[in-house]
Amino acid sequence: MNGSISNDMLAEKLSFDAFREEVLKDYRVACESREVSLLGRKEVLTGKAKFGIFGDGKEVPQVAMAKFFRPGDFYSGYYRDQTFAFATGTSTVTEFFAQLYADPDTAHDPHSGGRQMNSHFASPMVNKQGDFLDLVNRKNIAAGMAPTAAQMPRALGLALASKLFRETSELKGFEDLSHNGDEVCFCTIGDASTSEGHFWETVNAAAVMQVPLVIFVWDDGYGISVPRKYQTTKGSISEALKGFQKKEDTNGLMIYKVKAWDYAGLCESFEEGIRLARERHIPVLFHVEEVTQPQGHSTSGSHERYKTPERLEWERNWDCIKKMREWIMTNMLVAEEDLVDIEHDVKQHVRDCRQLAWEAFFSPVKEQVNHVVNHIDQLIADTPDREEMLAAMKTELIQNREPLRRDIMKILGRALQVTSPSVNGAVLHYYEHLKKENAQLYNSHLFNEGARNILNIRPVEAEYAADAPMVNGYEILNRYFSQLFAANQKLFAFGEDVGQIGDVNQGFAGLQEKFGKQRIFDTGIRELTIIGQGIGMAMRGLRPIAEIQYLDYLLYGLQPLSDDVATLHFRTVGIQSAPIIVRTRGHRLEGMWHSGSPMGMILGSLRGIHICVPRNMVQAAGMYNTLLEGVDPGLMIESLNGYRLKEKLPSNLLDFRVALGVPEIIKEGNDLTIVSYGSTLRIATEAAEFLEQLNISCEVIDVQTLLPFDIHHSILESLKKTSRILFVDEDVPGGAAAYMFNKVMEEQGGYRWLDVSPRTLTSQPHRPGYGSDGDYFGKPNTEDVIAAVKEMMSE
Ligand SMILES: Cc1ncc(C[n+]2csc(CCOP(=O)(O)OP(=O)(O)O)c2C)c(N)n1
Ligand SMILES: [Mg+2]
Repeated sequence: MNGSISNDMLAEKLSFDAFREEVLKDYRVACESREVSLLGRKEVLTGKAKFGIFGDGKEVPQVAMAKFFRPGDFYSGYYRDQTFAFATGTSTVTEFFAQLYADPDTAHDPHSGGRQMNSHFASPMVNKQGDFLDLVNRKNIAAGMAPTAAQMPRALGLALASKLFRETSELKGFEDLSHNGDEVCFCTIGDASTSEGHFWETVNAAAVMQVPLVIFVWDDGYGISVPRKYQTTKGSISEALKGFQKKEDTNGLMIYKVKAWDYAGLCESFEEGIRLARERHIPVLFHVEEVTQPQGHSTSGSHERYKTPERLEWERNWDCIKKMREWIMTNMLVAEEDLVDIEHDVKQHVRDCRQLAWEAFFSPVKEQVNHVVNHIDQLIADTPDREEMLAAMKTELIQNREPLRRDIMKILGRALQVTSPSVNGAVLHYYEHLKKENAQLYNSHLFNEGARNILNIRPVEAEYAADAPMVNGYEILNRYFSQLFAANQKLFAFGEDVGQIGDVNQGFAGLQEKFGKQRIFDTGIRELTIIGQGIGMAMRGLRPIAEIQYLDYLLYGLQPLSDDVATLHFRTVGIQSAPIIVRTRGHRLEGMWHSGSPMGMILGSLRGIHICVPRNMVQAAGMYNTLLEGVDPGLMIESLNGYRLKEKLPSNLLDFRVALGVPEIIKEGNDLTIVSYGSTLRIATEAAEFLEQLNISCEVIDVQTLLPFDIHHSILESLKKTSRILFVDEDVPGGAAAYMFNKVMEEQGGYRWLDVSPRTLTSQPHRPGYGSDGDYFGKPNTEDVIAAVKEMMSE
């Protein structure tokens, strides 16, 4: 009896000790993070770093939330969350400073190799080959972004993936990617950024689909200087969201209000809400109120300009760390000296980390400076008449207390300009070496650089049986997708009208019945989060085909494609990738919003995504195969008016692959080269056939993909033969036709082979009007091509 009492007491004491240790650990991380903010700001103000944005005022809610972030979970947040990163061990303080200094060495800043501003964290998700790592046993941080609310759309997909892993029998075997869909996606956002459409679209979709998305709103009352009353209905995001509240028999969202300074209350609410998300896949929103911002928004300004003295005073009194300290004291968890010790320790620790990060960042640069100084001394000895200029350069470099790589290249480049090749060979050699090194540091990893880079994927010819049937274009795709989904269990397709009716052009007709509602499904009309959901799924190792119903509506989903997908591999130096395939259809059909060809917009905004513009559905299938063999994202623009054209059905639908970046000559000729793609090719071919009767022989080339573009310079070979070239497309003047023109003339040196001036033929600089005449007079037509060719022939 006695024994059991003392055992209980011991257990209680042990758990009290463990509890106290846990609280003190949290307090330490909070203090450490505050110190990072204070020192970080100084580093910017003294010029060692360019810009800083910090998480001061948000420390306590973040140490609390970190307790419930488990291996396998995902985080998609914004720039205020350094404390969360430290508390979860997903960033060290030294790494934080390395990123602040823009250290390009990934051993120092593993999150972004200096490519991102501070507090834009990322954890490794793929290896160099593009294969997914074991994501179940690590804490996963989706790479940060600066655009407000940009983290929302992909957070939806990160959460949705858990649901799919739990509910799709075909995914049961992928144990490295999910444990029965238990993974929660933590998503943070500032109060002001909830004004963005991204927030509302994501919340609605999460509440409709019931996915384990947990949103934390850090409500500090301001978006830079603009207060909450201009941002949010009723001045409160939880009030504004009341209609979304989940009830027992409805879908919806669980909404909690918590105070940023209430450590115990935060832990309690987070424990309950996150459990609901994890176990029952109910989305949750924590409205974290009374958050402060001790140093203001960022290093770009001071908050005294827009906060009243009363507000500033309130923020000082309700600082979350101050309040946590009071709570620890009130509950007599430790003596005050112990807290003072912690506060003292962390100051020294953070200073040490900063020093370490600075030395690591600076020492390779210093080494380069020494090399350059030696080189310049040698140049002065060899070129006495240039002594004055060279000495001035050397002085400039030596006097620069914090030189950067660009300062070194500037001096080296100029030293080369003022000396002759007879003496500067060694300098040139060093300069070229640094140029290569800097290109690797600053310009690499737009795409995967391993064996599965798209350019390394071998093409396989389509094969046809002797009695191969001619079928409609959409039937080619339908048969293709049917085989594809049987063969690849990680594939998912979704979008507006994709599920039940199998897309508006029947590419997926009947396939939901065959493969189930998990694999092929309808979504709401929400292009932004259709893309976001695809991004998140792709980041979790699935292969989503996200459909945008018409190319004209890609604009609604462009922001995450441009800011997130296209930059992800680059901005993480290859540790993350979202190999989403966006399927859409465009070019000629009817009216202003069903006939678009905004290719210039796409080319300008989507570098980092392969852009495929197949002329027919067989080519499309071959390109899908190539994209799926690779590990990078792709955009497939099928031709709207091609679904009902007959094509011969290949017998190796799943195996043949169209090489990206390799144009195809679809009609040979000797007099003039016409370069085009997609549905305009039919016009070009029709014109070429007509011109044949006038004894003008046109070579028609299908570029097939705009990114990559003609990697072997085969268009140049055609131009060498014909000496005349016309670029035709349906984009506005100065769009993709101008892009192709530039590629062939400048990059391929095509201008050397011209007999007459090269031309582009495009749509009018406005959208086409409705009806067949609107199309004819708005877009380039066959007669336009004939006339342009005849003019060029008579020049
Ligand atoms: C799309 C976009 N618009 C504007 C900005 C500039 N900007 C950066 S942070 C910010 C305010 C964000 O306020 P809030 O969401 O409340 O977050 P807080 O910084 O207060 O934590 C603004 C306007 C941006 N980064 N992205
Ligand atoms: Mg705010």
